[in-house]
Amino acid sequence: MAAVPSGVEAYIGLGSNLDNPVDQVNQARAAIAALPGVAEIGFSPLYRSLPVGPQDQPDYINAVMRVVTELAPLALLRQLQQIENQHGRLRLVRWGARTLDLDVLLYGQQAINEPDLIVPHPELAKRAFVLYPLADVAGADLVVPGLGLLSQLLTACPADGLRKLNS
Ligand code: A4P
Ligand code: MG
Repeated sequence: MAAVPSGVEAYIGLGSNLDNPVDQVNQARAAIAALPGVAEIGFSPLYRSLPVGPQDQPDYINAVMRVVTELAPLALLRQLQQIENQHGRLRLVRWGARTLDLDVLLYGQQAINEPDLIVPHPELAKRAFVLYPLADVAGADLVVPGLGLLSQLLTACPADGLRKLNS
């Protein structure tokens, strides 16, 4: 078995609601795991979730991936955006339907506030489709920088509209 590289633990949110979303998410997982300087150390179950934002779009498939990475935060984001583009992602409507959306949810315990990258992801605490799979891979005792214990965020965010897929 390959050794896990040294680096920072990061969490990536995966979402898709077009063109066979389960395949999109599984293929994205493989593409992320294959990035130089990135190693997968956990992957949540897949969830089906009702769309947040415009409602005239299909349900989403969401998951969270836990990685160890040697990439700096912005370099990781750029790699994820390349994978989004390879999946035919078009940016048409904010929060609108997409073949693939990859978000940097957490990067170690860092709080990042740059024009192109805000970590923790600004919507994280409001989104059941992020918090529940995050708890699956990180455990509810994870501390989210600036926001506190994941268990408390879960209590404040009901899992309405979220369903674990049968694996
Ligand atoms: N950006 C800043 N911080 C980050 C970060 N932590 N991770 C910037 C990723 N990107 C970050 O993103 C717009 C810009 O955000 C990027 O240029 C990047 O520099 P985008 O992916 O081009 O556009 P977007 O995804 O349409 O906008 P946004 O605000 O990122 O949307 P979200 O928050 O990703 O939400 N409903 C369900 N059920 N499941 C979903 O997965 N996803 C969305 C998209 C809406 N509704 C959903 C779901
Ligand atoms: Mg996004």
